[in-house]
Amino acid sequence: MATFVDRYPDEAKVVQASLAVAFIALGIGAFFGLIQALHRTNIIRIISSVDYYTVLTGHGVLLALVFTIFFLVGLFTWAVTRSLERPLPDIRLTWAWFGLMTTGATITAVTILAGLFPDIPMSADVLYTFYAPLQAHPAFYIGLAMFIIGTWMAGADWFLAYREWRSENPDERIPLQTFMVLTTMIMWYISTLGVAVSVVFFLIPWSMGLVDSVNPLLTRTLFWYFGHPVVYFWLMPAYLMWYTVLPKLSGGRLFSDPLARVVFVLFLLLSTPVGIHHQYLDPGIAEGFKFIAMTNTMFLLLPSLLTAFTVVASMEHGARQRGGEGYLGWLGTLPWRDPAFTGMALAGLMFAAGGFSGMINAGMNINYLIHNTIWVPGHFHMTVGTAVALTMMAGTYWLLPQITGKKVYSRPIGLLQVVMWFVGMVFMSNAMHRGGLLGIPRRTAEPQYTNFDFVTAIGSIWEIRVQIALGGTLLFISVVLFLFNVAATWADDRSETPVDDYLPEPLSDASGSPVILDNLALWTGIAVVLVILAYTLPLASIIGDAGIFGSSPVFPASISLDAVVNTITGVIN
Ligand code: HAS
Ligand code: CU1
Repeated sequence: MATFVDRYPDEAKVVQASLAVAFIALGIGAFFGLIQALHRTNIIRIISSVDYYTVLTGHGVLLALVFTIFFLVGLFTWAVTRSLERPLPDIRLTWAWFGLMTTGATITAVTILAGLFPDIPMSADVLYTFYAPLQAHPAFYIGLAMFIIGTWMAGADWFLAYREWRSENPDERIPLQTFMVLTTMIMWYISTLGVAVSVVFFLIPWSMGLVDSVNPLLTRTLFWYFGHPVVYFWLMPAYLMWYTVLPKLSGGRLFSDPLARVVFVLFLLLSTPVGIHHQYLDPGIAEGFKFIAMTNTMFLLLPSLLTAFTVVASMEHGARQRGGEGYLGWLGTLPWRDPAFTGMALAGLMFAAGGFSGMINAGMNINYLIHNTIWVPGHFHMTVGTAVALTMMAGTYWLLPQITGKKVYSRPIGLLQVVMWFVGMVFMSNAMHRGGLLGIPRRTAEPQYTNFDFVTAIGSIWEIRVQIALGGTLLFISVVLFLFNVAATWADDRSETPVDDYLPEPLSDASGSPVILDNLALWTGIAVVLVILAYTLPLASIIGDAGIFGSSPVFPASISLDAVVNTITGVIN
């Protein structure tokens, strides 16, 4: 069978372009990460602490939004085309969404970077969570809106391809990779509505001076309505590779196609009605709504626990095909010299730890201990920063040959690079989690308070800082090696031998799974109902308390000293 690039040359170009933008963002974002890690730990300071927030915003937006999502659209374009075995309906539409996303991302990036140049009257140091009361230049939000509309068009492109395929194959099961793409996109449509409303109706008019004020709690809640599902939008491309590529790399087959479908349906249903778990500490949202979000979050652990089971079972099956034996002895027969395999396996391993720190975040009472501390960046560098980013880098060693017809320039550099990422992240995220338990705050250039020392039970603050700086440096070197390897592969000539792109059928295939799993309309309907149940009352009460534009007389709150004194004396007497 011919290589992907020969069968679908037009689609291969779009995938290549998407990955190229993703990797440019990765390079700049990683450099900002290095500056921050060294600055925060007070080891090397090359920027002022005021500029730290611009650099932090650039780091978050370029890595968590631009790198991940451009990689996603490239991967999904590849997955839909190859699994439906047909080109996309109209390549002009495909280039149109790519163009819109790239223009939007560029405008947003320029607005952020302008903050480093005092002569340019533009800035956007609002962090990647961009809710009020922090305010950015309107161009920041406009770029983001264009970027998101671009992703909607990409989804439409894949749905149109599916519709064409369906009209010719009325009775067939949706191919697994396309099923994963479509369920992920429905989840994305539902959840991006929140951020679209926030950006279009509140943040853009407010930043342009068309309205005087906004209700910060409302923009926060709309942000987190989108802000939790977005983490699964990052994760699903990694899962797509763990389910469909990793078993093959291990030498075996996916354990169960039906279980994989159940997992993606569960993510569609449960990803959105949980966003309030980022707001346990927000006054203004009643405890009961927080409790509902917590319960839903605990149910949402299920699809990832099922994934751990299915993916590890597939790896074990592969290892046993290669002659592996014993309870754990089979681990040794896995292809550890293959950077694509090792990167994904290490990413999965770290996700097991990141998932546990997520469970701790999700508990309402324990969250009070870690919220707004550096524990949270520890958590998300294991999840998006490793489960997702490392899988994407490792996946590139598999994907790039498919879309270019070229061999990876150096597998040893690839292997070194993925292992270095894992080791760097062990240092950094472990130290961040420990620092968070001591109360070291996140999102600040100056975590050390004057005349106050954090007390450690084991180790020291100095040692925690050195681990963070060392980890951050290893991560940066790993990205440099990755980008070098990718650029060298791209620049190489095509190899004579065709690229192996065969993905084997699962052990238990789609014929064994209930047909209802493919009923996308049903799952969309239930997902919408769950969102309505989880969000109508909290939103109504937030708007009731402070108005749509935050014009309630209750804010800003002021406390009279007399009232406090009277209350205290009342209690004492
Ligand atoms: Fe989270 C905060 C709860 C998953 C990302 N999370 C964040 C933030 C980010 C983020 C970016 O409830 C910070 C936002 C900000 O800036 O304020 N998170 C969870 C829970 C999960 C979870 C319950 N998070 C993720 C994923 C992310 C991500 C995935 C990105 C991709 N998170 C929270 C909460 C907060 C939060 C609170 C708010 C904290 C606060 O107070 O601010 C769960 O989905 C996790 C489930 C995962 C598992 C692990 C399963 C293990 C698997 C590995 C299999 C192994 C393999 C390899 C394949 C149960 C699947 C085997 C290898 C061999 C060698 C055998
Ligand atoms: Cu979340």
